[in-house]
Amino acid sequence: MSKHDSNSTAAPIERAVLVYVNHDESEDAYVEAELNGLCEAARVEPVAEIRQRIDRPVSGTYLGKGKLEEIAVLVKEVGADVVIVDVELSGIQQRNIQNAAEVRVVDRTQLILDIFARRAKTKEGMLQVELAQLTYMLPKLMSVYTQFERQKGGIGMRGPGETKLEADRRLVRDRIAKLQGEIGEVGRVRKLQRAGRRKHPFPFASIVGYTSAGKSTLMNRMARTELLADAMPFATLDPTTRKVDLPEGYSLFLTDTVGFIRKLPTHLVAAFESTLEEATDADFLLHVVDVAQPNWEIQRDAVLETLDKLEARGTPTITVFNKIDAVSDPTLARRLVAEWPNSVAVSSRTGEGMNDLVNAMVRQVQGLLTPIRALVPYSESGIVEECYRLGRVHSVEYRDDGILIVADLITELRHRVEPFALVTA
Ligand SMILES: Nc1nc2c(ncn2[C@@H]2O[C@H](COP(=O)(O)OP(=O)(O)OP(=O)(O)O)[C@@H](O)[C@H]2O)c(=O)[nH]1
Ligand SMILES: [Mg+2]
Repeated sequence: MSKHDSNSTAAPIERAVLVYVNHDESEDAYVEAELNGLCEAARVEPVAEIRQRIDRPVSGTYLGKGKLEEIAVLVKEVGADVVIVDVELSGIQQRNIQNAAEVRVVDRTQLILDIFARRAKTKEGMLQVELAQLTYMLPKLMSVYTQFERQKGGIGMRGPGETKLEADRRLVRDRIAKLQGEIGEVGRVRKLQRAGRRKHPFPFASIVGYTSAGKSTLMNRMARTELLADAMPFATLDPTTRKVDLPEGYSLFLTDTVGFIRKLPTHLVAAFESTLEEATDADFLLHVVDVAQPNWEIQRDAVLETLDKLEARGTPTITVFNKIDAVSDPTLARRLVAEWPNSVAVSSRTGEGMNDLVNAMVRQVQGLLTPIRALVPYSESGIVEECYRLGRVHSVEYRDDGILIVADLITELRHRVEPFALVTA
């Protein structure tokens, strides 16, 4: 635990040379703003930047030879401590750039993992971050080892260096196995909690979206929570679930969770499986999109891609165009809503458009209801009360042989009424 504490606010701020590697020129401003935001969250100070536009990465170094020389000069000129490359590098590429720059090289994945390590507060969050860091590191240890072997030209295969690396690898693997065990345990508890909530006959909705899109701000407004909402990326790491009451007597469980980002490291996705499951195991999603971002489409597509990876693309989704208070074009909101099925435009900050969102949620909940016709015995009349409270009752008839009820019910409640169901005429 102290490990996480020590690398938070106390560490000195490192000075970084940033290396952008995007291909498409139209994305420059966006890519720059995003990497700068990530640096701020990781408490790194960008002091110089350089851009490499290449069709295909150079295999051993990712960056071109000329660019490596430029970086080396720049690093000395500005007195940088670190070079940050906005892409995931292999171990060999990372080490070769490091050799050229003569300072530490950090790739995009490490930068994001560092932010997660700073943000992790719960036991589960910390375990997941450590697992992501170690699984990220392991193949890099391997590549160092392989190179070492090659340098030795196959002679002295049992050298002390190799033995140490072998031992290191084993240690890392052991720790990974232990973490997976512990995470599995926490995940089981989480599953039980979720199953517990599933006993309540309310649907589940999850707020998903790009980091900083305004998910927690929306959650705070809808569920009266006081979650941290901050302009820095990845303010939220651990999921929060609350019951939210909607008009007409409907209710649901709403979950706010970790945000997505372009090129979300695969190690993170794997390690955060149980957290992400919390997000995607929902009856429907609220996909929050920050339309005050000039390149909001890039973010929306990145989220859709991530949902694909999590096999949640098919989940019914309300698209929530957020931050309309910060958009200068007054027609944008209307155009977007007209263009996108099942979408609303809101400001989570001012509350504008919140009625539209609530109505869309009610419609979504209603869509989850299915009709049933049942003859409930008088001894089970509590069920009829629940149908009134949680479903939509069309008619109730008190007959000699029981209570004849015709209603629309959500799945959880339907299971309880089903034993008394009559074949619908
Ligand atoms: N102008 C404006 N700002 C907003 C709105 N909603 C959120 N914000 C701001 O956007 C920033 C990010 O908001 P959060 O609610 O933390 O975003 P998030 O999606 O939860 O972000 P992460 O948890 O970091 O992934 C904060 O500074 C919010 O105040 C909005 O409707 N309008
Ligand atoms: Mg948040």
